Amino acid sequence: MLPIQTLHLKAGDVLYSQGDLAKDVYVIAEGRMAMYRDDAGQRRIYEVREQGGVLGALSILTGHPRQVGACAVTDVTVFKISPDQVLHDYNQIDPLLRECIETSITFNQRLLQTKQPDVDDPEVTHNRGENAQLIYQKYSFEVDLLKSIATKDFSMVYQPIVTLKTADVVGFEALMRWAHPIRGFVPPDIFITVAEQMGLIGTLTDFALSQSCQTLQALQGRTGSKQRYFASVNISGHDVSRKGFADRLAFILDEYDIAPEQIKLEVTETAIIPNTQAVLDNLAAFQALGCGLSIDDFGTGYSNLAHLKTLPLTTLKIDRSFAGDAHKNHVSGSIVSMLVTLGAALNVDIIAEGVETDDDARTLSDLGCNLAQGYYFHRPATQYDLIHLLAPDTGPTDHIDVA
Ligand code: G
Ligand code: G
Ligand code: MN
Repeated sequence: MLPIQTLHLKAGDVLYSQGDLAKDVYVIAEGRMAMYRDDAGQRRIYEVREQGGVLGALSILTGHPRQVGACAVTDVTVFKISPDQVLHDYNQIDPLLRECIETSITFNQRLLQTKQPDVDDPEVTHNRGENAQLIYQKYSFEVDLLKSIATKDFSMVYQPIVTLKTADVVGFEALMRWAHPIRGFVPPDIFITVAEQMGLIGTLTDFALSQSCQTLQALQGRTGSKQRYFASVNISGHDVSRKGFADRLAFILDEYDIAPEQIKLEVTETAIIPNTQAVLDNLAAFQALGCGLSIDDFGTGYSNLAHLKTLPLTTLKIDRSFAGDAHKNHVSGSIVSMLVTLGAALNVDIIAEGVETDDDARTLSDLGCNLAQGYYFHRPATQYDLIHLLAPDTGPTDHIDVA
């Protein structure tokens, strides 16, 4: 956000006049402002606005000159907000809501002009079509997402996590894939955000957990008690504040007979920042169950260390922007060292993400990091391929119900 300027006006001062080109939006911090029009030598006051009132937004949104002027009734202080800031925020909102606002603005302007509508006048016939396109795109995406949940177009892949020294696999991160028959592969960053907005993330998270537990169970059936892998499952901030999520998790673990220690819930720092009761309850419940809690992309967010200390953490995942850079950039190397030290102090595991080369792996290991994942070791694999990788001599896997 840009710095906000403060302006002081004396009673009677004009902030802007009718016909001026719009430069800024104002919010009244103190005092009263009148919105007026001078028509045929007559001043007509339309409205008086008080503390908290917004002035001048309309012309910023429409791009038209000011329809009315604004003058101070008392001594006034206003905050001045740049149009860039307003338009940036405005363009972020739901296109349907934006269309509603623009329709009401046009309607109100017409009332103000008391112009008789002419059905053939393109100025009057308000339909620019841009928002219609956006609205259509947004809703067709949402409809496709809903349909794909029903038609099971979602699946999971699993990227092995290894010890850096020996490259032995100790667990894997579960990553969701959406293969839509027409859209093709849609990146998870995109569909996860939309699913969150639609309130469907819980369904997808349950799916990720069930599939990951089923994969652990299938592996266990093949490797017996020789090796216990863990699954790191990405969950969203919405899950962390969802009531009943911990019960659902316990139910899924029970269904597949998976020990809670074998599941790490992977969250970003921002997901666990809100100190609401629902978040605290869920975090306590994860800990009571015995599941791990892993912070994803560590080092790129807030990294509020005082807060971190109070969380039931078991793992920090070093963001791939550091891991992939540590061998050639001493700042990234120092950050990795610092995170390794922090991990030891907090008594949590450190996993380096995005290890792509031999050099990356060696540097991270030299810096004291024990665990890693990345294309250098393994790419994300289907359940079938993962089982072949980890339990190659245990017979065919064809009958496994791959998602
Ligand atoms: O491989 P990849 O492009 O899948 O992952 C991109 C991002 O999407 C990552 O930040 C990852 O955390 C997120 N992501 C992948 N799978 C899931 C999932 O099952 N649930 C959630 N909430 N996020 C996921
Ligand atoms: O944010 P999160 O850590 O959940 O994201 C994991 C993402 O990183 C997935 O998109 C996964 O496919 C990707 N990924 C895994 N290994 C590597 C790697 O070595 N290099 C790069 N660039 N991406 C990787
Ligand atoms: Mn992740």
